[in-house]
Amino acid sequence: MSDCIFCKIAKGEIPSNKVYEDDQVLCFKDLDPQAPVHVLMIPKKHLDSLSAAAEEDAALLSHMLLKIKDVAKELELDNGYRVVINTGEDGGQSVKHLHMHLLGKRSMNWPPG
Ligand code: DGP
Repeated sequence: MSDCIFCKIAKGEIPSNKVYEDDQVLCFKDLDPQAPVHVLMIPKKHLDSLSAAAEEDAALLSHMLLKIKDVAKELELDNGYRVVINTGEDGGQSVKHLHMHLLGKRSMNWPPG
């Protein structure tokens, strides 16, 4: 996806504050943080959203969850954290490349806005 901002970040064409990277995913600080810790984890493979994921992406999705848990530990979110996947219009998704938000270092509300 040549016009996808997160694909460009994944390729290093747009700079980001990297927190974690491996061959499948990149984790970086959110531009507009909603908590003292707010990072995004993206797959390097372009998927428009969680809705676009297929059975063949099962290992990738599992990898993302396990790595975001490791990042939470690395960032010392020992008191808890929230992982969010905004999906589609009603889900509040603004960037059309699957991403997980990791938010921490403050108490979260429920229900979310
Ligand atoms: P969402 O609303 O779930 O699609 O979240 C998209 C997030 O991406 C939002 O919190 C702001 C962040 N964001 C958008 N553009 C950039 C960017 O160029 N760099 C970084 N670091 N974050 C971005």
